[in-house]
Amino acid sequence: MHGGNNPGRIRNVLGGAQSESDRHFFEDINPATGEVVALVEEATREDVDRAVTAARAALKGPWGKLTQDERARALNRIADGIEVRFDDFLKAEILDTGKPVTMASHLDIPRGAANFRAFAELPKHHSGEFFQMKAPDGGDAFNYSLRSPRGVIAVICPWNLPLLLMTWKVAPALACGNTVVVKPSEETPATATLLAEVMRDAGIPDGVYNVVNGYGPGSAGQFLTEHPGVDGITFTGETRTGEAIMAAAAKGVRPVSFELGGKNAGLVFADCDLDKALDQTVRAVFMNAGQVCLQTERLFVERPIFERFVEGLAARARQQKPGDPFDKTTSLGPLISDEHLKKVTGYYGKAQAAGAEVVIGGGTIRMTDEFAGGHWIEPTIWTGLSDESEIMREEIFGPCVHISPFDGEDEAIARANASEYGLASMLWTQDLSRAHRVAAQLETGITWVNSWFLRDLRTPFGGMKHSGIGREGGVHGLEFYTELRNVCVKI
Ligand code: NAD
Ligand code: 6OD
Repeated sequence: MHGGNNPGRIRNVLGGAQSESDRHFFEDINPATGEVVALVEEATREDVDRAVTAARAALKGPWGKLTQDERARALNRIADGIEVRFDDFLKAEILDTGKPVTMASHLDIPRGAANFRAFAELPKHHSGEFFQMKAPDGGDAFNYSLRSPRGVIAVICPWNLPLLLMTWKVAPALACGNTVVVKPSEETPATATLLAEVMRDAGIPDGVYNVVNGYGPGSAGQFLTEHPGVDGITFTGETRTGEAIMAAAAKGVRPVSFELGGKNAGLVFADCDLDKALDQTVRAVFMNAGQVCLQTERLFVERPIFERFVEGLAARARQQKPGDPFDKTTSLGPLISDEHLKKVTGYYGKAQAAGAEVVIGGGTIRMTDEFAGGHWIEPTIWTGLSDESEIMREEIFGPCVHISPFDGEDEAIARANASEYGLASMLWTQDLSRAHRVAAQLETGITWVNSWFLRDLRTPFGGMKHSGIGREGGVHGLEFYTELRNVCVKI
């Protein structure tokens, strides 16, 4: 038992102080057990206004006067603070998400700190432009570019990698001199509040980092995205939610940066190193119980190795071990919520109704003792469906994949690209020319060759088609987190 029977309270962070209101609290549920972990204060429109006002005031305060080096040092202190409180973040993240400790301790929490280190010096990488010109009177003039902070940034986060995905946006925003108001997912509010404590201990001025908790429509998400004091909205979540946020951003013509849904394809050619492909594919499909935006839900395998590949993946999937997320031998966690369990089991039912062959899984998992109330579901592999079926077109976001055979490179590329999404793809081959040729034709923001989820934070990250707008990562984040300006000087 790690939750305890006496749930704590999570409050909003408005201008450095935690709010004291006693309004509505909602339950933060541990998805592994169904137990209430904490009661979370739902921000009202007034709370959101307080947060945005505090963030705007902080732009003009000591934060706005720091040099780039001072800000970089501040970000590194935040990273230090996350590392010092590693175990607190780890426990909070596991209780909120139910993800296995091996994943959270190797990926989620270390990336929380790494994001601040990676982006600490981001603004220094702006090299600028310089153009000389002749003015109409024959005199000389020149132009140079400047970047300034965009202002108050709203950061709207999902629940699947809460600390990782929040800090991935908060870090570049702060590095560029902005202030932020974060709206964590209603499912996973804990680490955003813990980060506020780290910010305070790192000497970050009040109002630079604010947290408003609540839901989307009619709650903190909508209040924040509609607030006229917000200068830009960066969002990670479902494509449909992105559409609603884009409509809110239209009022006041505020820019958005969106990382949205996916229906990612993996292409496995017969000349691949089969064991390596299988070892990584099992991660690409089942990590975080499939609740990763980059997860592979459509696999296309070249016909000569199709049977062997399906058997090999099924054998590995059978080794997925559900259990106590704090146990190091657990590899499969629960789905985030009862609602999400219903959605994913709905797709399991649709797959069977559409005539899929269920290679493994297809149902829920009946756990015992304290885990009986959790949202557990079987790792599932299907074959036999057409590319037109719902299973092949819609994002499911569960531990499941459909595997189809293919007969040639062009066919594989066309079928992988036949999606309204364009987030990520992976391909497995030992033919170097083929790797480059295919990667260039896949319509996704990132393609992994002979790997999956291998990240260099200097690279552009984002989605094509319905999977996003804009790119973050490395210098690409400068586009959204700063305003680029031109100064024209007549001599
Ligand atoms: P979601 O869209 O349901 O919610 C994300 C956030 O938006 C939550 O904080 C929610 O409260 C808020 N929200 C919902 N409606 C809103 C509204 N009308 N106005 C303002 N805020 C609103 O997404 P989710 O279920 O939390 O996360 C899963 C989804 O996120 C999947 O589709 C997944 O592919 C996607 N995702 C994408 C990436 C990426 O990098 N492209 C990364 C992680 C997750
Ligand atoms: O690694 C990242 O920076 C990133 N944004 C990962 C997204 C994962 C989606 O679930």
